[in-house]
Amino acid sequence: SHSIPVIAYGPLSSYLEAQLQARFTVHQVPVDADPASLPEEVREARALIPFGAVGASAAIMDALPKLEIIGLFSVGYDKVDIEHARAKGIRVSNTPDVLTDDVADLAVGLLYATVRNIAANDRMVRSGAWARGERPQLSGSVTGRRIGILGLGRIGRAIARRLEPVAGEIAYHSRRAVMDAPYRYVPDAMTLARECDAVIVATSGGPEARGLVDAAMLDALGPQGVLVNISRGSVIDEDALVAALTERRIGGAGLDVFVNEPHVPEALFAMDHVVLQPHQGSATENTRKAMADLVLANLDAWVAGEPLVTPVI
Ligand code: 8YV
Repeated sequence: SHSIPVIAYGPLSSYLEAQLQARFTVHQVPVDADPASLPEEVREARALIPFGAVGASAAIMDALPKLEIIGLFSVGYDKVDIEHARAKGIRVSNTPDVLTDDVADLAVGLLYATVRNIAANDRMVRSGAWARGERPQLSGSVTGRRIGILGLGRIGRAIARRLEPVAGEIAYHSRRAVMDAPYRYVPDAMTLARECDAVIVATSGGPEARGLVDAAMLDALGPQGVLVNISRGSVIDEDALVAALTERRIGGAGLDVFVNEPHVPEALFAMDHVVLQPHQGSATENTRKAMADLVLANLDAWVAGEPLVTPVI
């Protein structure tokens, strides 16, 4: 397989990069490269390995006439034109399961950090304000809160399991009720927001989920309500979120994902009721290694002509 040309699309981890180099002829393509003007030898690539958030547009697929597989370094495939890949017979693999626990941990961490003002209080201590006599604002509690989970897939369920011992109630909304889930199913996102004190967004992204959390839903969550998002920025109407936070129509937000990463709406920087993270849900040593190994296992299966380990299509 050493002579098979593949594309590392965006900055991969050094481990994945080295492992790819041990197997393939690897071409580096920056994510902002114009697909139409790729060098001749790069156009020979038979596999594309995008760093999660980059995805794969119809244009990059069309620029690579020999492309057979897109091996995603992410569970999410919202930035991949799946219909285009399907139409062209290009296979797509992702990295489910291996990142579930770490992403769920971060969601719970963001809930605590937001409700208990952990980030703002850290800044208060560091600034010397505590030593000068300032005292922390009293916060809400996590224990006893009614938690709503939007999207009860693998990650949503892992979040629910972690919060079971402390939540007053756990409710969820998904496109369908999950038969074996011991949580209250709510038929729409609005009701979830109205009936819960905190909503954690754990749905997959993509066109169907775009703007699912809108201004009306934020108002239903209310001035004491907290929103956490570890899914995709696009699931929330970001302008409506900034407005709701500015006007204190919701209580706070813990956000790991944004519409235009790595750019975050600057209005959020000055807000102490917001906790901001640089899309780090899966960014632990264990999980990133496991994700890389799963990308490689899918590529090995493809080379061997075997079924993919974790196919999307
Ligand atoms: C990113 C993620 O892929 O798995 C996903 O869907 O969003 C993350 O794991 C990771 O940041 C690499 O891009």
